[in-house]
Amino acid sequence: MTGKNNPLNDPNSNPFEIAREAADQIAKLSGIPHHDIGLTLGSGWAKAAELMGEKVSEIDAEQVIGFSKPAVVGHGGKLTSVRLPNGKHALVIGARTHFYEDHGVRRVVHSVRTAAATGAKIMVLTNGAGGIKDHWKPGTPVLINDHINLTASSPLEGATFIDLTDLYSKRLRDIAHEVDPSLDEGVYVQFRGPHYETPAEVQMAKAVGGHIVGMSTSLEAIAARQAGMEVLGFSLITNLAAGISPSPLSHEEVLQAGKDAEPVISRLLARIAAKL
Ligand code: 8IG
Repeated sequence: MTGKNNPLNDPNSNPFEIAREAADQIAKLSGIPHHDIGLTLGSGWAKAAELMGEKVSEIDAEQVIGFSKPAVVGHGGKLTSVRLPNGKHALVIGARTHFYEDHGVRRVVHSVRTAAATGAKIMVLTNGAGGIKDHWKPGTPVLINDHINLTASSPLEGATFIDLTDLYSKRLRDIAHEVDPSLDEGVYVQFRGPHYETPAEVQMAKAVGGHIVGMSTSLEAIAARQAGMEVLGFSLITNLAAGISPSPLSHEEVLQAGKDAEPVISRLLARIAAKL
């Protein structure tokens, strides 16, 4: 599906009905009528799906209503159904629409709403991000324990008031810590992007209580909570945030750090998924 005629762009459409329709299409195309877990794979996390269990279906996201073609090389475009060792099914989303693409928030959170409509009660959100704590070396996975949304936007429409206390579920973070007690946690700050921050903006994020800077996840987490899901959030620190390290950021280095860390964090995520 191309951007222009995406039904989510029609302000008179109902994004929840479109998510319902997308879930029905996924059930038909994948042969899996129900999924238990939604999992969005960000930069660096792509290999996790293969380690989590048995791939039972893979479909091109663009075949499904509301989804679009990936905008960034390295961001796949597949919806994969994986059967976990415990018999549960995960819908692995390799097609993220970013807020900076300017297609509107409905398009950003469509995959989360679709996962919820397939039956998923847990949403695992992963991303590649910049680290503010200078002891986080590139390649370090960090659990998200809260966020600061600096996009000035929300997936909620109208007077919809949703509590975001414990948005990044303590229960799920405890499960992750059982698997790896050395996992650190931090507050994720979502900027609009697509430019990286200036060093001054990174200092601002730090001053307001942030530890991780990124361009996704917060809006998705809000939509997941609205849909009644529990959220587990993970950042792979692929670079130190601007000004934290003396060297400038490069997209190539970010991709390389993600590639290098991939086997380690994929194994970690697979072990956690088995306990969800
Ligand atoms: I990968 O340093 C990755 N994504 N905002 N800042 C922001 N997003 C990112 C960064 C970063 N690294």
